[in-house]
Amino acid sequence: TAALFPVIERVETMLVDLPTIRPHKLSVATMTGQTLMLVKVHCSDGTVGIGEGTTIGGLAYGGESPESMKLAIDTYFAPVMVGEDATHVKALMARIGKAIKENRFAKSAVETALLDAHGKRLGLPISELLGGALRKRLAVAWTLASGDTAKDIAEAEKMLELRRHRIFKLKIGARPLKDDIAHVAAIKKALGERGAVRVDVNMAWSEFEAAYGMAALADAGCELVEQPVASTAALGHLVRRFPLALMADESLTGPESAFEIAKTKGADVFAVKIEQSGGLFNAQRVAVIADAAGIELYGGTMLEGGVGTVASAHVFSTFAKLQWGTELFGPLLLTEEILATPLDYSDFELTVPDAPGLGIELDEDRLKFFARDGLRKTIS
Ligand code: MUC
Ligand code: MG
Repeated sequence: TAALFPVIERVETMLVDLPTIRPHKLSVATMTGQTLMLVKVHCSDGTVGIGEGTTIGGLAYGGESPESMKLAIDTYFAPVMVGEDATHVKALMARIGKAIKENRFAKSAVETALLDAHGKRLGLPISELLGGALRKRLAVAWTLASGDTAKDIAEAEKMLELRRHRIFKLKIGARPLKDDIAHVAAIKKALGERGAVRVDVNMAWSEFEAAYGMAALADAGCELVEQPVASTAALGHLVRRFPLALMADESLTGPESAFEIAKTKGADVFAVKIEQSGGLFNAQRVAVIADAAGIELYGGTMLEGGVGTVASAHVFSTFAKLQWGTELFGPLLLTEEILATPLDYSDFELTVPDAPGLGIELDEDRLKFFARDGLRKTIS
């Protein structure tokens, strides 16, 4: 007998390797490419939802790699999903959560695909499924991470001229502290009031280095420092001692960690990421905890391609507050467009799509070409 509701018939995954427009240098890795782990959820009513998982530098950033996400979904998620009701996304995610501990990035990819399919089914954008958008456009920061001060200044000038970005996040922490401070000061001096300067240390500093560094960064005109140290306790010691905002990123691994930091207001700002939070609903829960604690909000990225970026945009559009804007520039760091219609980045902002589901369509030919072991390999 036919089920009363559409069910999940098949879960498909693929890895897509895309080059970056230039080497992207972080304290944890230098990226020359990005791997997108794409998941498609095929449902019995003909709807297909897409999701995406990414990380930074293989296993350099965290416990999941694109390959591990694919393996986890193929081997462990898919059997839990196939045959289940595709229309009750939270219920299915709870079922998945019972069978699968951790794997937050893979869960985010799968939840994105389920919401994309359900939105298409209902004719509603994902932001509507999440309670509705409070804003249709999101400010987007650009990351300067070429590793060279002059190149970074030229890149920032180009972004200002294009009216694409006027908030700049500098990746520091790989070089001696004094060199990093000089780098930040030179860029802020060149940009003046035309561009905001923030830094991300990706946990590279000790608490002592961070105390020295934050004072110097504030003097240089830097307005925010992201995760200077690994320890959440150390973040709590550093917060509000210097005249610049302190933002938590790696310390945030979902609602429970958010609550621990919020208890002592151990950060000024949260960088909310759908993958780190363990999905779109959990990202909303992290934001609600921040808001209730008087912690400000920023929409973060795991350098996702078009799919993960749009999923994040839908979520961030529903936050009650978004004081620090977003960094949803991932697709712009890649040489290849994988969407049939590129996203609208204009006037320093990204437009949140309003078509059903994610509101995007993949360029399937290009995906086939760049898929791991795909056409490009055959030709070269
Ligand atoms: C991170 O740590 O925030 C965000 C922008 C970027 O360049 O890297 C990411 C990851
Ligand atoms: Mg960060």
